[in-house]
Amino acid sequence: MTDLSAFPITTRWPATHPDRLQLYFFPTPNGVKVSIALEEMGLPYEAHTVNIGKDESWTPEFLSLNPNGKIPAILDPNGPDGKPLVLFESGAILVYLAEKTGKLIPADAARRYETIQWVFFQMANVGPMFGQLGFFHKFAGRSIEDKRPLERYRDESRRLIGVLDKRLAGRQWIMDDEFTIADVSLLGWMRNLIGFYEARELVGFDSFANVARWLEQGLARPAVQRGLEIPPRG
Ligand SMILES: N[C@@H](CCC(=O)N[C@@H](CS)C(=O)NCC(=O)O)C(=O)O
Repeated sequence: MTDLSAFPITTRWPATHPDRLQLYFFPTPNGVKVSIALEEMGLPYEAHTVNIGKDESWTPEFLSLNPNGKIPAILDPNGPDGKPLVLFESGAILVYLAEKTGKLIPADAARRYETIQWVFFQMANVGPMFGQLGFFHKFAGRSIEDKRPLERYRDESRRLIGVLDKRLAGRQWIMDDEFTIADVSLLGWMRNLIGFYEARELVGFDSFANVARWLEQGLARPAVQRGLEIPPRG
């Protein structure tokens, strides 16, 4: 039986199945990347809800896993060389899981780097810009009179959707007919932008036909649906 007691996180979020990959997350666009990937890969895992609305990611137990205090994070009891591996940053987790399973990543070396490039595109651009747009459009920043921050993030978000739209012209997925971690990294963010953030009109989403078609097809995948419903909600 695998013993994870050396990891303080397991005192607050105990592992029922310590032999399985432990996922600590909340169903945000960054969190669902990992649950979607795990569902697509068919890797056994145990999901623990870290309620960021209650600041649980800032508890000493969670900080022992991710000093940056952000979900998602994983503890894989079967990491490299059979040793446990702790990892945070959703992009790093996606690359790790893809390499571990050989799934959601092309076998060809050049195409692997191209896939990782698009994951970085999401991590360095789409996530931070959409997140700020959400803040200034829907949350606390909404009441700020000076609209320049909102306009700045709106324009940049729109530009980024345009970049993705061009990439998807004539392609089913970002890497042609292969559904990869690049798609996984972006689906939840695009869904969130027009859903929870209510920014569909603000960014002119309907003028990006390739992205709209890609999003619809991505969300229709059964494993994506399952990943979005973790943890099960009544
Ligand atoms: N670059 C990080 C971003 C993670 C992140 O921003 N997580 C947010 C939720 S989407 C969070 O944990 N926020 C909690 C807080 O800041 O209190 C990643 O992709 O893993």
